[in-house]
Amino acid sequence: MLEYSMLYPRTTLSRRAVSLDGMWKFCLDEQETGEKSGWTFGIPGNELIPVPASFQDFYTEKEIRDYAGDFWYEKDMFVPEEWEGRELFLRFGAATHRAVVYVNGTKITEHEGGFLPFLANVTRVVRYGASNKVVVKVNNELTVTNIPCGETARLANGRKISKPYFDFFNYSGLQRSVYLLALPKEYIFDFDLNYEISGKDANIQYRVKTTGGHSVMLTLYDEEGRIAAQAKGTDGTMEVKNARLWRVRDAYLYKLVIRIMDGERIVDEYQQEIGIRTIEVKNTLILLNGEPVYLRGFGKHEDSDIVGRGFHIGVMKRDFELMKWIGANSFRTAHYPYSEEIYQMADREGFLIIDEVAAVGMFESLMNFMEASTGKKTAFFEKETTPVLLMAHKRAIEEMITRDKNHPSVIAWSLLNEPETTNEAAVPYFEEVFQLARQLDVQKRPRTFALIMNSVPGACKCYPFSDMIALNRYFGWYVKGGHEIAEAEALFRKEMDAWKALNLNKPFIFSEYGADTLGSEHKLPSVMWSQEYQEEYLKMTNAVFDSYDFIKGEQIWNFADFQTTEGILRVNGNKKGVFTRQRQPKDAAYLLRKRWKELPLDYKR
Ligand code: BDP
Repeated sequence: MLEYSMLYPRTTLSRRAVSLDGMWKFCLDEQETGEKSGWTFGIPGNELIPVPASFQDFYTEKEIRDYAGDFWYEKDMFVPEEWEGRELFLRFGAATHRAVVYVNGTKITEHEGGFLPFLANVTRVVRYGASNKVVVKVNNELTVTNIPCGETARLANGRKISKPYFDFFNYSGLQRSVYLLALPKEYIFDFDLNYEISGKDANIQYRVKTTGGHSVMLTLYDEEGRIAAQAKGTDGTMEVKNARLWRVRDAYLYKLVIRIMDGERIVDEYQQEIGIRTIEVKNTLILLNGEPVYLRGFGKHEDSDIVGRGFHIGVMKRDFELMKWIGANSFRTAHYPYSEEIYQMADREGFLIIDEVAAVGMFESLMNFMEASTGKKTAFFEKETTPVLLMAHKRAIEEMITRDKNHPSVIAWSLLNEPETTNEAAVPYFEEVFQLARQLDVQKRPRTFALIMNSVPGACKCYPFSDMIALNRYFGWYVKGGHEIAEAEALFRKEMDAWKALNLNKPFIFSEYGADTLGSEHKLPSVMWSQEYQEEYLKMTNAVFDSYDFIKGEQIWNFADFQTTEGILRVNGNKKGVFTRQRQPKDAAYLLRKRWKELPLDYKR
């Protein structure tokens, strides 16, 4: 069990959550002398930077954008006198990729893994009724002992740069909100929910963890604010008569209020919107509330102009409006767990999420998508450092599942993206991560991972771990693109026939397929990179998807164009977006919209 509570910060009767978002002081630490120079008490200069945001795209200097190493943030925070006697925490939504936190010069915690929240108990280090200094040292270097995987290289001039084994820019910093939390001494730490539907009614099996021994009470309210169910005790069942189910693009949210009671006195109160639904995989079907669903949607990124990977509430809103417009019903949080607000929005809008941990780049290659298809073997899971990597990976899975398990939108866990699966050494590694996910999730959601092009029948040792097979396939782009598209289709069908022959009796989805397309290019007849080719490519892939009954979903790569490391394969970023980075449609968006609006929800039932 994690040493701190992952519950989303909220102000309730008993809790206070104060946002520390806004301008923070900022500086780089090229010489890595911050601690020695006393920066833990306050950093030099007067440079201000917004939080949440990636630091990279604000500046006009290349050295800053491409900086790898330590960098520091600082903010003053006032702690009210009346909070004495409470438990106080600093909560970071994410610090990419690792951070050390100091309050008034004292180190209070450190955390590794850049896409999940962490908390530090500051009860005993803060001054009450006074201003306190929060200083954070962040580091964005890539390694093979943490996720996402990559290297940090040193140039001849001494500067460090990032060499990701993955295809997105190494944006970093305090990319999500920071909060100061004041909780009662005895507080609600965590809870789990599981659902059972019987006829018109539903049972919610629950388990609540608190930090004390007082009794626990739960009340469930419907959307009109009427009491729908009540229960007492730290675990049990709530019965909901005439339950309104949470459905795809037709979400119904109940409000769950959990209280710790000392007689009549409320010791702690926590509230969260929840949705009643079941999710399972049965034969080749993905069943939501027992009904088959066919996924359509995207692999996404948290990525936009100016703020980079920083959470931006406006970009989030626009993305959901576009997904609704195009008729999508799902997305994968490629290639890391997203900001919590995005899951809350998906809960409200009825989108299905495949929640992915940041286990990407598990193939030694500076251009993984290129070298993977060459059949090259890199013995990735046989390194001396693999056990360290596995520990970090498992820790991230635990943090992700603990954070996201109570969202109705989350229907599956993606535990790796495009790892090397052709060596026997991958098997025990997979065994551990898949087993951990099963053990942590009381809902036993399907587990999956995204298979790279060379993970095919006969070569891939790991697909049996997946409850739902997720393929990343680029026939017609990396393989036989443009004038060779007919051959691409033949190879694509050949591979699908080989999967069919295995008779796995599991649903397959396409977690990636796509073609780079420049919003500016038109060409008749088509050439690769033109808008016309993106449409031609989609017509081919869609025809293949429609030919196999066991294919139960299509999530195109990518929702929008996004930033990557520069290089000869990328034109100022990856251009496989159906939308531009500014969130305007390319021509293919209209083609997809027509298809996705016409396909029934239970297509191929
Ligand atoms: C896959 C990766 C994804 C890349 C994509 C591509 O999973 O991160 O962006 O291919 O090449 O290899 O566009």
